[in-house]
Amino acid sequence: MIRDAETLHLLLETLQQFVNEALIPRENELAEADDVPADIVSQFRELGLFGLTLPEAYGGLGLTMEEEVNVAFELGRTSPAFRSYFGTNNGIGSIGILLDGTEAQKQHYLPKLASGELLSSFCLTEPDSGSDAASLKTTAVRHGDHYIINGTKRFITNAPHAGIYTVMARTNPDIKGSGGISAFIVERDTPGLSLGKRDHKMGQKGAHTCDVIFDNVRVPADQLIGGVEGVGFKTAMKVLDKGRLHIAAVSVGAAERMLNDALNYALERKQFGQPIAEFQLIQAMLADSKAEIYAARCMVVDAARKRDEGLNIGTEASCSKMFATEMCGRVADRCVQIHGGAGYVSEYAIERFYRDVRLFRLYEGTTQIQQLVIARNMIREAKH
Ligand code: COS
Repeated sequence: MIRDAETLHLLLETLQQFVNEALIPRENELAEADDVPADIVSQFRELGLFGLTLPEAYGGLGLTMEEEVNVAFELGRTSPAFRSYFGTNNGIGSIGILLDGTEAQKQHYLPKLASGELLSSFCLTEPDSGSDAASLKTTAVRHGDHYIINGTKRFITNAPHAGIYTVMARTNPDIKGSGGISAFIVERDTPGLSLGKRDHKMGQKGAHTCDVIFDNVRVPADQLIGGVEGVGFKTAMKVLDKGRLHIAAVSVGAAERMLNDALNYALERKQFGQPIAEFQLIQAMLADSKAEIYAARCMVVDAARKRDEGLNIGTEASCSKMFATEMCGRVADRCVQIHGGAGYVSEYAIERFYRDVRLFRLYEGTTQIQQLVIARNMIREAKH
């Protein structure tokens, strides 16, 4: 749903200009320093990017899902690490509070997240629990009006910068599966909470992840999201439904950027006496990529509209994430191929993008997890 076409158009125009003029020229700097420059972070705040999806009542822009995916198409055209910096505040770090938090929790945290005063992280993955999220081992044991949290969370995006963590932990050890899990908001300076060293990743330099370690961390009981035990896994899954659609949209934007770069290269690069864009084998790669990007874009917009209508989009979000991220990988590969040897050296952005986009097929649920979700939903519906 697009509430006002003109307002959205203005926002997209502003973002397009910002991406072209402020972000793309600084991609190498971001990668080399492995840090988002401080002045860029200030510009994120000024543009309201930390609160794109949070409701206006809490200081955000309150974008609908269809508006959000349009914004993600634009932001996807530059290094993913830029978007990642404010991505958790708009997505996995805040949405659990928004969807299932108490009004007091929303009032307390969402305005600070929307303004970018506070950053948030989503703590689900553990050393021994990745795809099998319901097997997580972190515990939260109630002691009077507190919970004591123990465990380790792994690969946590933005953990080094976050002021709060939404943490999935087992409150009922007798229930081994998802029903024993609850979600908490844990503040960074709570005693016992510490961070591991930063992970050295294949790509997405400038987006930081690390372990978050809980050693007898005492959290007030009113930090339990929604005040209800045992529903933390469902909160996490709802958060991921939305997050997966967002990642699909970012993948579309990234693929568009890579294809645009490859097209420009193919028009300039001459071999056998003419631009390589004139050769049909290059044209096939351009055409296949164009068609696949178009297909992914249509899927993402359709799924976003359905979410705005209030429909359950678990299947559509997984279809979009699976197709768009795999498409993005294929496009990255073809675009390296179009660049030839030049695609393998860091002078061209495609070398960096090739590594950066590899993560899309892994985080917020691997392709194989999306397949599992889609097929399970199909089977469940068929049985009804
Ligand atoms: N929305 C709301 N509820 C959901 C849901 C969703 N999208 N998906 C599942 N649930 C509910 C189920 O309805 C079920 O509830 P009941 O127990 O009341 O029936 C409960 O959650 C457990 O669901 P399920 O049985 O499907 O859980 P599984 O343990 O089989 O796991 C998968 C499901 C594998 C899909 C889940 O663990 C997953 O998504 N894993 C990947 C995790 C991930 O993406 N990690 C990335 C880290 S974050 S960057």
